[in-house]
Amino acid sequence: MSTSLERREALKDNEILWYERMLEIREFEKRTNELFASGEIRGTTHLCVGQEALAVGLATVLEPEDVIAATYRSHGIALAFGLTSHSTMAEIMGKATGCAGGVGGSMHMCDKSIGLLPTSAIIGGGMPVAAGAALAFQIQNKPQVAVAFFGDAATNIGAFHESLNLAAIWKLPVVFVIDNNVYGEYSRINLTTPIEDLHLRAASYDMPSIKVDGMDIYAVQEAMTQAVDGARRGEGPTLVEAKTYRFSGHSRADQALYRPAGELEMWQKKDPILLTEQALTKKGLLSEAKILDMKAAMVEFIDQAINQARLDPEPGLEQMFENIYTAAKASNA
Ligand SMILES: Cc1ncc(C[n+]2csc(CCOP(=O)(O)OP(=O)(O)O)c2C)c(N)n1
Ligand SMILES: [Mg+2]
Repeated sequence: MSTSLERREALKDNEILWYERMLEIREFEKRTNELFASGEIRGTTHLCVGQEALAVGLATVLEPEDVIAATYRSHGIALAFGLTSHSTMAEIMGKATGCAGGVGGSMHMCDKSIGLLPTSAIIGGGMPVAAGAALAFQIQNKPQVAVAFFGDAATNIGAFHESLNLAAIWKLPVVFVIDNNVYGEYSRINLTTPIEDLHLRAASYDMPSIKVDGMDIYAVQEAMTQAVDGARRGEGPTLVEAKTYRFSGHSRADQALYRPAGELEMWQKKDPILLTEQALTKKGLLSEAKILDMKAAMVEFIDQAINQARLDPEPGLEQMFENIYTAAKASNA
């Protein structure tokens, strides 16, 4: 079993680990932001702060060999599904030890061993890929499930409608997960989309749908279990809409000054890490002292991952010609 798969499998029925993985994502994103802001890493990045429960809740229900096609906002999905912080950070830093050998960067996480298909910057691009993977599972009579994970704005893209239509008519084992974080780039959903409850779009395809509080990891796990189990039993696709909120701007350059006053603060009261802390404390599994210890240990852990990645080598020039269909030979002719 790969390290990544072990990390994902360990999440099953271990609520403290859910909490720990959410802390890992939060600290990882905080440090990623700082590294871009200081100029140590160039380019841009898209953080998922506030959306940790959705990533981890989803990771707890999938089986080995299931696959997921996610987006450029997927450091959290990658870490939840099992990629190590070192491998993820090394990829973002463009190091040879990164999950894509350092040639992908922040928007292109992937790891075959956990079914993490390369994440994509093309809005809606993952949906036909997930539907295609599900079709392959169906043809091969395999019990696997494919998940397409995408944003609210992606439901206005043609690929969304084409994928849902085909998945519904062929009863493909695929789950479509909308991460409805209220914004698509710099536009609030009410300015771009006639409805805010996006799961209602499933009705056009005679597909079951579930609306879930994406800040509540227990609710996420329950909803995803229902959808994934249904797909695995051959009952076809489900559209799951998780209500979340993007705590940071769209990308690192965006301070999200367009948000209505008080909106962020309202959602921060439902911070998934806070909610999980409360739930676990009530169950007697966490105490204030343990929370402080775990948070301090995570700061140290991510720091080590970053320092390790800093020392790693960059990919060689020959990497440019790997993992591509054809490489034209240099010729003087
Ligand atoms: C096909 C395509 N059209 C437009 C863009 C530009 N674009 C990048 S992010 C984005 C908004 C996506 O918002 P959403 O789907 O809600 O995902 P979020 O960023 O909120 O996770 C757009 C339109 C793109 N990358 N791909
Ligand atoms: Mg969005």
